[in-house]
Amino acid sequence: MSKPVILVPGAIYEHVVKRVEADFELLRVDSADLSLLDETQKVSIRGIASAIHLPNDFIAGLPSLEIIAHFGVGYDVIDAKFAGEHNIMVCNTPDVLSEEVADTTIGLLLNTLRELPKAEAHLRRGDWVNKGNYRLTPLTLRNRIVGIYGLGRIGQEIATRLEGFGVGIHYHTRTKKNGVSYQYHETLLDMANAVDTLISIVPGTPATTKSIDTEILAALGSNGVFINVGRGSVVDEDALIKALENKSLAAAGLDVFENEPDPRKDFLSLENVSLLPHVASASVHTRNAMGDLQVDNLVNWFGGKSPISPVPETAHILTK
Ligand code: NAP
Ligand code: 8YV
Repeated sequence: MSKPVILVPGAIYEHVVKRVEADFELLRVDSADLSLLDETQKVSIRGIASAIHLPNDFIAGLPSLEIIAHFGVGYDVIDAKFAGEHNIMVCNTPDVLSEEVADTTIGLLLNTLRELPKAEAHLRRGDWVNKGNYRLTPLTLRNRIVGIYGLGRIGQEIATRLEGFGVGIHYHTRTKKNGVSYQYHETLLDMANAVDTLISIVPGTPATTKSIDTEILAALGSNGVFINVGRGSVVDEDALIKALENKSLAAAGLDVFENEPDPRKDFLSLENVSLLPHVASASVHTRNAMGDLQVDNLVNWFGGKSPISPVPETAHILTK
């Protein structure tokens, strides 16, 4: 019996390619563009393994498509509701990356407050021996109150780690979480007024788009620190750059940006910002686990079983 054809449009982690090749017939194209496929190929494709934006016309243009297995827990690059309406299953890669992302978040928070990358650069440049000690950092984690925007799988892991640092922990989500002792705020603004450090780990959705704006940043105060590991779309970057420039916000640590991989140049020239190139889950250990989960979803589906991690918008779709 012939193996199901799985399309991989655009770049993907090599481990995923090897796993797809082992169990399926792999078809690769450079991007999610229907003009790159002939009619026979379009009809043959039953699954997609991807990590990129898939336009709706691309999804709708593949008549035999049953399942999209996305690499990443955040699936804002796919219109899952549209896929569901076309009876196409969408899966993501939750849980297996939560601890890695939480670890990186704490690292980014400390880099932002204690300027560790700059202190290392000082040593490497020879400034320690030639000019003396690196400066005492104006900012510290001591006595901070941290507000977590999004207390889901990753937010909970961040909070657990923060407990060990002895800081205050607050959170904002649309629904209060059962069995959680951290202070809940019904609105993001209420929380921003109550804390001095804001960590954003919400998904990129229409409701969260540019929700971190001038008002939220101002509420954090001039000792305020903003950390973003969720999605760049959640931030009004004009407002953030202005707040950092005029020091109405003390500092920011950013792993995600509106324009990736080419963030606004303003960020590169600001002294009070610590930057990472979207690496929160980027270890071999965790990326392998994400790739395995992505392909295991396809293996289950084409083996007649339920996928492991369907997204809520398509969880109602029955197994083939
Ligand atoms: P999750 O378990 O679904 O958690 C999402 C949390 O956000 C929930 O607590 C949810 O609570 C809250 N939320 C959603 N919409 C909200 C809104 N409009 N207002 C307030 N709270 C809202 O997801 P996760 O696994 O923790 O992942 C979260 C996100 O992190 C991903 O979607 C992705 O964008 C990002 N991420 C980034 C990286 C990276 O490399 N930087 C890596 C992994 C994930 P309610 O539903 O109660 O509101
Ligand atoms: C990945 C992420 O870097 O899982 C997510 O939502 O943002 C990261 O883990 C990304 O998905 C890889 O394409």
